[in-house]
Amino acid sequence: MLWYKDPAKSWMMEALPVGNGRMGAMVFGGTGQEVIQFNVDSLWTGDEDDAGMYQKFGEMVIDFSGAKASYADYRRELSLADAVHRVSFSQNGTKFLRELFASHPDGVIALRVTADGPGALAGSLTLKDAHQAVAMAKGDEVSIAGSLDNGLKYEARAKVVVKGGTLSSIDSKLAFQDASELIIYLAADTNYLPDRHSKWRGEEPGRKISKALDSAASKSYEALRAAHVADYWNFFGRVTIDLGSSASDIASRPTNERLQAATTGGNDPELEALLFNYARYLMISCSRPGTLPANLQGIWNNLNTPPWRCDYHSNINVQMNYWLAETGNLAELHVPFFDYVDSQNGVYREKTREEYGNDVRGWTVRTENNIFGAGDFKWNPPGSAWYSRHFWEHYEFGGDREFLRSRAYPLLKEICEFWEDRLIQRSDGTLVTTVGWSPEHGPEEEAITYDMEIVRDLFTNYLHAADALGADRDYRDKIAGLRDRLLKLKIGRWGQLQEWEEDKDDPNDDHRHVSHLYALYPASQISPIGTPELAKATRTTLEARGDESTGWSKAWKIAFWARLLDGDHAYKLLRNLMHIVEFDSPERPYDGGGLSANLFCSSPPFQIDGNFGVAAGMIELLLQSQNHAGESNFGNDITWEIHLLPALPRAWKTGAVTGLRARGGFTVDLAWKDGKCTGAAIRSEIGGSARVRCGDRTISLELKPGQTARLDGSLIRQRPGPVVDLHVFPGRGKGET
Ligand code: FUC
Repeated sequence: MLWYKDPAKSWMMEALPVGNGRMGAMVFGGTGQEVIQFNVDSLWTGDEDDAGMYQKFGEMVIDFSGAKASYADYRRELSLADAVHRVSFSQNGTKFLRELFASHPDGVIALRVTADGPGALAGSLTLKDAHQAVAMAKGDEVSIAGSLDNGLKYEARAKVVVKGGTLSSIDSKLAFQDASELIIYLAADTNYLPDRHSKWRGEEPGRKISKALDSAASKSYEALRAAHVADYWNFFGRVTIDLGSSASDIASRPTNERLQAATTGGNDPELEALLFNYARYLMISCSRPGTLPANLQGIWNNLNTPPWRCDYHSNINVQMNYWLAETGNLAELHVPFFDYVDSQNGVYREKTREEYGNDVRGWTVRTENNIFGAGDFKWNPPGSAWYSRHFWEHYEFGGDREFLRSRAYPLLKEICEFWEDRLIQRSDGTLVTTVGWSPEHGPEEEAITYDMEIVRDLFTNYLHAADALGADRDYRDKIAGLRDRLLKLKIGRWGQLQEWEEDKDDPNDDHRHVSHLYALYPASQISPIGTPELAKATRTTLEARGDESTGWSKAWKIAFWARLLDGDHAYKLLRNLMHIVEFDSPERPYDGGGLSANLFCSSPPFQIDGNFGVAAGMIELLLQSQNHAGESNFGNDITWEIHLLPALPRAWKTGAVTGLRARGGFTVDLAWKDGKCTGAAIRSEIGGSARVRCGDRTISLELKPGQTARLDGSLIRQRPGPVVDLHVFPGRGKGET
């Protein structure tokens, strides 16, 4: 739970987010006036040629009489257990309670306001539009409606149900009097459709809103909330984490005070666990099947000219948003990203041909991207290949062969074709990438390491996909041949991994992007186990770059250090990030990344990639699954190595985690004590084999679908020899061994 003793004043630093995937809101919790600033994921200016911007939608403002009266016992909280925001306080002896949640099943934001004195609620409610439409109140509803310059229509409506009092509509407001309870439903939408053939327009927003309001109002408030909690818990309940207990005098403080204490060096493992769980909460709140994917701020934005358009940045940010999805057991929430990519690529193909020539197959993206296929800023040639890694990972973790066959494989193949047409052959036969840019850093030239690594990764993922499906043998062999000729990674004069083909890295460079370590994470071309010399070079690079940077950069570095199996350095970065950021303007956008009181990760300013990236990095400390064994064979899947507690920080002495996912379709529970694994349960969702590593011991595992293997940590650690038997206990459920 996040909780505070005062209402929020700052949107970015203090207000608390709720969301149902499509709609998001930031809640302030003022006593005399409640402001609920809301968004809809598709409210974008721009079109196929103009990158436009993600827009603020509006605000629902409720004025309560007695606004200026003093209050006591104030508490504002966001419970991650049920995704409900609550505000409570007392005024003149009357207790007030507000409960707010964003329901995915019913498509509304619902707010219940209660007072324990009869007739204590009086005031008015209105909607404020961020694009100058005037609110109109009629009956029990108030609405705003309009269209943006690009013709996109939008509408929002709030419906109010009053108990024990009266409601009347006056111009732009609904006035309530003598009430003991208010229930307010807010619905908002646009007529955006993620389909180019329909010119990006679909059903009128008003019709969608009516459906949502009718559905919500036809249920009791309790039933509406119960449906919301059940839906939310289906995702949130899959994972639990225990990183140790905090001292009770710390754990009992409000969240901002805890963060303040952590900033000055206090230990608070429960706050670390809260930050982890908050990322899962945010993902569930801003990315649901059928919605647009999480943008730079998820879904939450209170400006019409937000930083970096609040867009889909293809050179790290949108990808980082989804690093948590597979390992954190939220795979369905990855789907909006796949749907987005598939909906945009018709435009991308045309723009790519305009940029790179008519004979180039496939497509790629620019750095800044909107929801109509348009981009801005520089082209990011390997952007599409990086996107395709996400499709492949969805298969790696979940084993959905139909997804692989119909969606991941065709994409991987098409992007391979793009690079087949774009690679340059040197006189000795070596293949290099055409002019590119190591984001956002250094010269533009051939054979940039970032480009080379991503193309290698693409070819490898394609090969594994073709092997898993037993498809396209000739093309598979062709890509294998191209991959063999790609320029190899280079270690430079001061032992660093070279960012460019020429050995010109500056050991004093502390740039936030460390894109040439893509091979270490999210890819697995470099690892201390598989490629120790390259791993050493990445360590040298990371040490030179230092820890200080933006929020998202620190998050990435946590994952890098986890992959280097150095949990203590990763933890140092986590603690570095867990400091309170004191200002809310983008004055120093490239330094000092931290958290605001509402635990939003701030570069500064707020960027949600850091929240998701931190959680993904924390998982890499506890569980990794990679392929160190080499290649797959045609007709076969890869055998993954599941690494238990690969980089446990010493600070997380004793703890447990349940429900994490490993490649190959496994779900893993783990416990440890005094830094040592005390046991693990590995469940195969789809049946298959894996190697399991704990320390320097490995064992092989072969499970049927639904079977769980329980490993006793002491057995893994005490038996001699590189391979030990799996100790199998009877399972808990049917079919479990
Ligand atoms: C890239 C980064 C910036 C920022 C922006 C959204 O341009 O270099 O730090 O995160 O994306």
